[in-house]
Amino acid sequence: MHPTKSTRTQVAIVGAGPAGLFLSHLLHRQGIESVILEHRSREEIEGTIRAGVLEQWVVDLMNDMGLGDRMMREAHFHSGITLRFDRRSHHIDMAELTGGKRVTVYAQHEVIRDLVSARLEDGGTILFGVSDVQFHDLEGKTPHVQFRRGADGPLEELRCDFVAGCDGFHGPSRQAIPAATRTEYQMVYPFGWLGILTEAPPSHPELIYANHERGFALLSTRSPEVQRLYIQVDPKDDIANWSDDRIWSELHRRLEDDSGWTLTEGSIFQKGIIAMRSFVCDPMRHGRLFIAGDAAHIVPPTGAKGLNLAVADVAVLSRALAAYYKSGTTEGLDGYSATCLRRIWKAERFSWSMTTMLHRNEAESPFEQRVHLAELDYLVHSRAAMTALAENYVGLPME
Ligand code: RFL
Ligand code: PHB
Repeated sequence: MHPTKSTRTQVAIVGAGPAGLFLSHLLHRQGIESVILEHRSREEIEGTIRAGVLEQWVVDLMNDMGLGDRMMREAHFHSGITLRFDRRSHHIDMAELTGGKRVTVYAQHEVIRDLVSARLEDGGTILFGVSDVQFHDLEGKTPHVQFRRGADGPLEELRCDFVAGCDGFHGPSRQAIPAATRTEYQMVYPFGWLGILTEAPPSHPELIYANHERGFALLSTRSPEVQRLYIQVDPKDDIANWSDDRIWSELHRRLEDDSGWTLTEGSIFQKGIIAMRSFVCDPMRHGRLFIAGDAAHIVPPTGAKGLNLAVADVAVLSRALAAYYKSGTTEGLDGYSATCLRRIWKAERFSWSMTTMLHRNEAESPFEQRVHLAELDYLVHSRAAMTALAENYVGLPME
């Protein structure tokens, strides 16, 4: 079918998650035009509860881009995290171990709100609620993306020089890389996270990651009035099996230690279960299509890396596109996939190791379970091991 309308931009971006929105801002700063095509509504993307932790360089980037005002007022800046196991707590002072890099807790949907409003204010185009996105001529010189506004608007065409697939794990862009040319690496964990938002004051000044025989638990925050907590559950479990009382009882048992610390309860106003996987697609490019963020890779949330990796990909991509538009060089674009994958595999390793060390895997032998406790015990008593954890957690240097 022929599109009824045809428009043009330099970079067509599919998806207004962290990857797509940061990319559009970074390109705009370099004088490069883009259009974002987003399947969901603005209210939906601004209301989806996901990540919480930003690496230090992402915080610095938001500030450099002039997008950090609200974050600097409302985010929570912690010097480290607490690891809890064997009913004992151990503070890992990330800032001290990494020369001042802090743990910033600022919800993903707040980042999204800041990026959407700033992009629209400076004249950027984000089309919400589009459907039927299809890619054409990715291997040629005239790539274009077809789509509809709303569920059944007429077919339109967006012509461009490059397509950025920032459409998350379930989006269509990864599938546009021919199966014969891509390798997918995957590991599915026998764990899920049941996450809640509760109206309660903070119970602790920083995040607590707990390894417990009943399973992992995590205490995080959102604001002085709202807290975010997670417990390890069976990924196939139904949230209907989890009454508020059962959730609190499990959180108390897994989080409490011998210091007399207690968890403050509140009313639960949001709860859900997510499954956990590790996934990498190699390469992250096909012709003039470049995929970024969750479209290309997934990490389990234990290392708090997903959003940060998405931003890292598009930082590399925007640099490569800027060099191309400035001097015609394709060196950065040709190296995009390899450059990103080096960081991605390190984040995959870190997220996998945090996940296996902190969760209870019933398929493991008692021997393996004791090894995880030994690993934790070693970690909290070795400055070298704590430094390795801290460097990865606050964010490895960008290449
Ligand atoms: P997103 O955020 O999934 O955005 C993709 C966007 O593409 C749109 N889309 C389409 N648009 C047009 N046409 C189509 N056909 C489309 N199909 C999809 C979608 O509507 C969506 O708006 O991907 P992106 O930008 O790559 O960002 C990735 C991050 O969202 C993700 O990695 C993080 O949320 C992961 N994550 C965490 N990351 C961190 O860095 N720190 C954390 O503390 C952290 N905690 C978490 C997390 C993820 C979690 N969940 C729920 C999976 C905690 C949790 C519980
Ligand atoms: C969160 O606050 O949602 C959060 C914090 C740390 C993680 C994952 C999620 O590792």
